[in-house]
Amino acid sequence: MATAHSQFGEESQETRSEMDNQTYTQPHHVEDVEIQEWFESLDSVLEASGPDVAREILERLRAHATVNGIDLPFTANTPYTNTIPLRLEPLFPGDQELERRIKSLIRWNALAMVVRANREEHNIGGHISTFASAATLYEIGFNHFWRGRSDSFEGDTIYFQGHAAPGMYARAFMEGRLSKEKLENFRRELKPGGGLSSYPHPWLMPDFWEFPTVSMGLSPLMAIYQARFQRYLENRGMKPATDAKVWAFLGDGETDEPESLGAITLASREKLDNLIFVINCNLQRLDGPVRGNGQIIQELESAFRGAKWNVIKVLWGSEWDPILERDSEGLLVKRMGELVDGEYQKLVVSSGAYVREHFFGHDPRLLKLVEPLPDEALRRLRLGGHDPKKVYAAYKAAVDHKGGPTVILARTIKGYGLGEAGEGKNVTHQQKKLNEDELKEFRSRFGIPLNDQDCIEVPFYRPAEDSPEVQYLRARRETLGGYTPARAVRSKPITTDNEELFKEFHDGSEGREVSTTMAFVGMLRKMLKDPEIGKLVVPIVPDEARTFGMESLFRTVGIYSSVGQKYEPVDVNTLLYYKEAKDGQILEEGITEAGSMASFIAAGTAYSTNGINTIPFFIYYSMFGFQRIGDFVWAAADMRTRGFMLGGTSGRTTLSGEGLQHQDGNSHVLALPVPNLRAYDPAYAYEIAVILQDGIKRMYRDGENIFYYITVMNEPYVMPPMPAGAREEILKGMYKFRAASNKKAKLRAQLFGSGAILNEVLQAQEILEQKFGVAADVWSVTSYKALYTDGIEAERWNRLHPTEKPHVPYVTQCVGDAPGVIVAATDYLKTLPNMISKWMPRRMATLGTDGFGRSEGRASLRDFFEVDAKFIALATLHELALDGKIEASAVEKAITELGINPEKWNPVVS
Ligand SMILES: Cc1ncc(C[n+]2csc(CCOP(=O)(O)OP(=O)(O)O)c2C)c(N)n1
Ligand SMILES: [Mg+2]
Repeated sequence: MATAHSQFGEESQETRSEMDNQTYTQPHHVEDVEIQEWFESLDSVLEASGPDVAREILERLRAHATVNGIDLPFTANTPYTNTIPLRLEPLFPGDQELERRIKSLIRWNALAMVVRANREEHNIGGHISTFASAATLYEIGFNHFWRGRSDSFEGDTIYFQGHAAPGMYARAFMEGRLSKEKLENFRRELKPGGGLSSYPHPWLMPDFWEFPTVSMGLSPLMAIYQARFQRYLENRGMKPATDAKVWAFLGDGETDEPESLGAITLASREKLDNLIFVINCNLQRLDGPVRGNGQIIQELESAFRGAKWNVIKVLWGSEWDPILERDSEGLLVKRMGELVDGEYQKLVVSSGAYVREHFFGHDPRLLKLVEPLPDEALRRLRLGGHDPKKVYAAYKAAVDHKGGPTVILARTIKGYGLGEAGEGKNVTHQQKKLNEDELKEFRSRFGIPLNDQDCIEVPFYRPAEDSPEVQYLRARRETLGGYTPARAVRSKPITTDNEELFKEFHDGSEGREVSTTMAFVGMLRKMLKDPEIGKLVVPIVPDEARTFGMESLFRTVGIYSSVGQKYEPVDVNTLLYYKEAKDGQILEEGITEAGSMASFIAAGTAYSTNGINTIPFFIYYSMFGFQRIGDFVWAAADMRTRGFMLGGTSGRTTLSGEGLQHQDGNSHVLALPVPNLRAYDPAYAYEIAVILQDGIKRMYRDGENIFYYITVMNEPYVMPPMPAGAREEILKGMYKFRAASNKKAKLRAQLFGSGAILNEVLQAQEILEQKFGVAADVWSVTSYKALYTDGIEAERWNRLHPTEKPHVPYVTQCVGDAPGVIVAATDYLKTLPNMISKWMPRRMATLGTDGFGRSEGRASLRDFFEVDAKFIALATLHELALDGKIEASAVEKAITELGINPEKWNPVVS
């Protein structure tokens, strides 16, 4: 039958069903003997010619099936069994019994930490079950794989699962790195002598934790970009290529977060064989099963395999091997693949008899396989993630794998070892207390040398320094190059003060109209050429380089690509062609603000991770910054990231045309909560130059743990030269830009402006003077955040030192004695200027851009949001009327004169 698509080799539905009907009229079940024949021939190929030949035969068989009309659906899944079969398992190199004892003690101390903390302070929280399920996954890493950082080797980079923190503390205690007192003060950081933070926080424990991981989904994405950044440093010749790895530990529930899987194709595209994910598949999250009605492991396998990762499933422990071996028909593996996770969870909490009946009892042939085993043995059939040999084999295969990233899907039991206290139960995530019987049971199960009486006190237990356990674990870490986690600043400070570099930008643009973005790009270009810092600069941009006029950098410093440029770019004949290069300096990330931020974090913490002072400049559409990836910014702050975030095309009324989604009047408010972030809204090129120069000095010379947010705009105007003596004041947050010319005028005002709105304020200054006889001083407020922080600091000091000479907030120092009314205009929410109003000598009127943006030109937008020169003039006159300096009727007259419609829309609510 002819079909419309037949010339393209496709069949229509009709053709297919017709063919199906003709050929396969009777339903036909595979006979056991038939399948047995197939298995046998594959086994003999495997034996005779090895796995590569067997793989090729299967692939060709699949192609043959397709050609013959067998519609095999695409599946990236393998059967529900271990990826590494017993015969390919390497020998376990450690002392298994000693390692088991060490692990048991760590289990005990981790549990003790949480139980004790909650006895001491009710509801202080903590997690037992997460580490309980992951202990083997960590211990194999600590004893056999993770290399510490030293002067001679950079070491492995490990993202520990946040809720497993008690386990890492317990190990550090065993290693002699944390005292009993510290453990005692888990979650009590303010106790004398200090305590331990609930989760990994480099801000709080800067010698210990490197990466904050507890906000789920951030660490997998950060780990991918971290691994890529290692390659970037190598390819740019900034560090030697090594076999150091980046490991990230995730919960299976955590993979629900879109960030967790959001960048996995980057990892395979970049062939990051320095990256290993370990997903602890205990099949549970906080409330209950991750996929009660499905199989999270198979779902993850297909996602990762589909993204071309090397996937290693570690599902079944060694006890299953002999049973699997007896299963010549493949019935057991088939049965394993049939159960949904909710059923598996039920099996975990059930008796051996239940397992026999409900799992094996499905088929008499399966029952026969386990006939020799008593019920107790069935209950104790271990899962892969709890079997050191299986975990070791997976890790070994992962570190040896070449050409791409590896994910290990390890099946475990949540709350392993807690028994009645919560093993495998839905409530287990929040279990923090164990009764006496449960404690004794745990103690006995793991052989902790404590009698009944001592046990119920839940003491921390560390064997003597010369015990085999402590000796062994110390020796292992020594062989592996030192302890982990451990954080240190590994880079040397830069030496230059960059005075010469930035000087030219103090002079203004000499009549030329430029935007602050252009001015910034000019500075970036110059920094890139600098002999000391040029190499360290890492420009990061999420597909907006042209928007910001940065395309000239494509050619000069190149776009980083791990494979260079395999094609002739379409614009090769132009001056600014799209040049990709292996040693390219720009990280052109594509459309991912989250990924770009992860690169920013990797580059901004390389001073610690890699001992290299890279200086990231992440420039992006400001509205897609804090608002979209705020939690990454928080993590960056926690990690003591250094660098510059540049919110481009910012300002609610400065970005014309784009409208509601793009016009940013929010980001400076969203920058407020981040304690170590310095936020600036500069108006002129010299302000940016001063801020950048000072920032580089503070972060990279003086080693301060701060980072910067600077908004830059695309409105072109003439950049004036820097007024004498303004430098320090720019950094502090405000300075007088232009004083009133008529200082003797009766009507006076102080006007504040920031960013592009400063120009409106300057126009208002003229209108007020020329039309209304008001003499106004104009201030450029470069940072409301800085003024606010300074103000609350002064206030606090005064409260605590009531008899001493009070500190005066910097804003009060600026305008405390200044005459006249005070008006502030900003392109951001009114709350920004309002934050400092209490330190003003008088009331302050505030104009800002609260509300949704509009697609319009700048003039209309500023009229709509009431932040243009005429509204600034009106606000000033109104303040003068409130002060009794002029009549209200004069204000009304001015409204008409200024052409303002008093009944216009209210931008805040329209
Ligand atoms: C972004 C974010 N949302 C919610 C939480 C709260 N939370 C903490 S642990 C947890 C469940 C974790 O489940 P899973 O990832 O499977 O880890 P497991 O403890 O089972 O290893 C949740 C929801 C969080 N830490 N971060
Ligand atoms: Mg889980």
